[in-house]
Amino acid sequence: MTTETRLRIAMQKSGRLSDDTQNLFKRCGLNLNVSDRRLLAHVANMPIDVMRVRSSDIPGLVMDGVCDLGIVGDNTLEETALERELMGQKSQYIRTSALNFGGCRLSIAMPESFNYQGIKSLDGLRFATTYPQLLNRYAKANGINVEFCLLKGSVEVAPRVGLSDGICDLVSTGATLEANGLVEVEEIFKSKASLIQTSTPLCTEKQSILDTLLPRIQGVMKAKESKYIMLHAPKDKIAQVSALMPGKETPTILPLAGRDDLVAVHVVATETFFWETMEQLNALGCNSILVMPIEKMMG
Ligand code: PRT
Repeated sequence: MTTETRLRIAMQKSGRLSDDTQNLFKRCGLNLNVSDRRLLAHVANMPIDVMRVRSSDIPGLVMDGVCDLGIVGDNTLEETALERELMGQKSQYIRTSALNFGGCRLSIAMPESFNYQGIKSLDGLRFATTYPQLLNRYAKANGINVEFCLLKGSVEVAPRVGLSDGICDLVSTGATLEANGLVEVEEIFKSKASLIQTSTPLCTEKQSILDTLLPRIQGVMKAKESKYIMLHAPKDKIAQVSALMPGKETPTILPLAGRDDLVAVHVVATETFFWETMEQLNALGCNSILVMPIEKMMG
């Protein structure tokens, strides 16, 4: 296959999304060697090339059709789309699949000493941020005006050094804000990683590679969120046991050799299986309760 017919995917070269993205590719069966310094890494067992770049370059590469697909945080994606719209550049893309990693929120945070009295108390203030477009959109939607100073890193130190009144930055655990004496006052955008696709239709060859890859990606996502549950249950308690199982799957009931009073119950749970549920099952007389991760799923 020529370069023109190999599917090209952009991923973050190094940073918070790169390990999860590499892991996703691996679990989808892509044999990718990214240990070298090359910009373009070839997948050995499928006609796919992976372009390893900065996260902030990914939306533009996909919107301009340089890459067919990209894996990027919704925060970067939305900020780039707004910026490009403003500059009259191409900003269209297709969100092909939401991914279940890279979760965070973009929030406004103020020094602990600030007397926060609702969104209006932020009117006319100055914020350090990497996301001026998202901040501006939120401010406008809430009827306030804000100023910003653009920082690409160490945003959280800006109020302390007198650069800004507050910040607008990504938060996941909140530890960075706390360490810098800042308090989250407004969540303005929720983000996760997404698989995005160029809005230009793909050629037949590339579309067929994507048609193979996409169910695998979705299978990996589904498997990550699901658990396989196995247990032994008293035969006369099957209805109560089934009612306690998380998710909508019907359990498989199997006989147990030499036991007329017990059956084996197997189910794929697509929702969280809590310790409390295990304790309730135990109280019903169930034993050998196993909760196991699922490697792959299809159909
Ligand atoms: O590749 P490039 O350098 O262009 O991008 P980048 O600087 O955004 O890279 P990186 O690796 O920092 O982040 C990549 C993507 O990871 C982001 O665009 C988000 O989609 C996602 N992500 C998820 C995060 C966080 N969680 C996160 N917590 N990105 C950054 N942070 C930072 C935040 O800016 C702050 O400094 O972590 C700190 C806060 O973390 P907590 O846990 O203390 O709240």
